[in-house]
Amino acid sequence: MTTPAHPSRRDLLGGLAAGLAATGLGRTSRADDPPTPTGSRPPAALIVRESDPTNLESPPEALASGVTPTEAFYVRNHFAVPNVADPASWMVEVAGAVREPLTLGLDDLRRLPTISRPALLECAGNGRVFLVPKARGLLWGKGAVGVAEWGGVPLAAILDRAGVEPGAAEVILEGADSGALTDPMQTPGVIPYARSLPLAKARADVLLAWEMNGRPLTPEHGFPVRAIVPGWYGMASVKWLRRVVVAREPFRGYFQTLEYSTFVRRDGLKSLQPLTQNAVNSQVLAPGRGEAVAGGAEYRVRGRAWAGEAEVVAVEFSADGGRSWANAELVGEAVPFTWRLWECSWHAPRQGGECRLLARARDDRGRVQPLERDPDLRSYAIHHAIPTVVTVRPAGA
Ligand SMILES: Nc1nc2c(c(=O)[nH]1)N[C@H]1C(S)=C(S)[C@@H](COP(=O)(O)O)O[C@H]1N2
Ligand SMILES: [Mo]
Repeated sequence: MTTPAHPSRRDLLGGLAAGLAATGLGRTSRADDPPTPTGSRPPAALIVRESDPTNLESPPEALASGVTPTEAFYVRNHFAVPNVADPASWMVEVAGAVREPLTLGLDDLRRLPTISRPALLECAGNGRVFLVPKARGLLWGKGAVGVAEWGGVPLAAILDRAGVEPGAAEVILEGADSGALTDPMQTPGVIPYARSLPLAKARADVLLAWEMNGRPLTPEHGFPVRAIVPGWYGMASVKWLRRVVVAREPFRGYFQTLEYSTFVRRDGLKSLQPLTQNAVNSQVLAPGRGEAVAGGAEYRVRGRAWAGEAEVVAVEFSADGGRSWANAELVGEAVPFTWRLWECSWHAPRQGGECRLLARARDDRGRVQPLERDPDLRSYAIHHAIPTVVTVRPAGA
């Protein structure tokens, strides 16, 4: 049923098909399972950041490959996972400023022209544990990010069928999950998870997906159908999608005002704006935090970088906390809306000691990762270069 969205998708997925066959969360591998990707061990269980609602982080070893296996993909929930006992009766309602309101079952969606494309999801709070002073909210490490292959139908096809009325500005996506929150502020009673997109973005890249890595979505990742908004922070990719509301006015829901918003300067004043696209970002993956490496040896430093709707064009690496920089090599080809792996040779100093490893990426829009944290970003979009401190053992010791 699937058509490649981009030719170099194959490079990204090369050798990883077996990993994609992996199924649901927390499953242990059996003897008859296909081998796991390119020589890597099966990823360890996800790291529990919160158990009610379920919030799970990918372990570091799950993140070095092009595509993240489903069972190792981070999970970010604000409310309990809806129990979908009867997917055959699941309906997605298309309402608001449309000529013909629609109610689409899963079979109706499957009859539309389907596509499959890889896309990265990164939680806006990814890396929050590194913020100083300590931030409120879930303290994610580096693993609230992943790349999966998503299969479904372009939202544009559904909007075309419903016929968007002139004057429409946004598309609001609503999930079937709901609840009341008191943190960071009281919600107006029980509310569903909902988020909006400008009409142009909704038409351009967004998928309503029912497949993740070649299998039906798992309950945690939005079964039976979710939105995927490539290039935007994860909060836009609404799971358990129930309603698509075309609106003439900007939506000011909880999850784009009180949460998932940042300060931007407008007319010389700071104004709160919903968080949208991913910032340019990179991480050092190997050596890992706290790892000991041999002094005098040449080390192949590895990492990954991404830039949302833009393309990473360069990554620089520093082993001295940012005093000097070397150009890293980008691995493979760029695939839109995914991360790019990179590598850099590093001669670990013979005398040993602590080294602060940093990476900073640049994208084709000229954005460069900053070295300092911008407080206007509140506790979101943590994309400044964060040092990985490693211990170098003196040569010959
Ligand atoms: N319905 C619904 N959709 C949601 C959320 C949610 O709590 N409810 N969380 C969002 C956030 S903040 C993120 S980062 C992504 C995470 O997707 P994943 O759990 O599949 O990794 O889902 C988004 N979609
Ligand atoms: Mo998120």
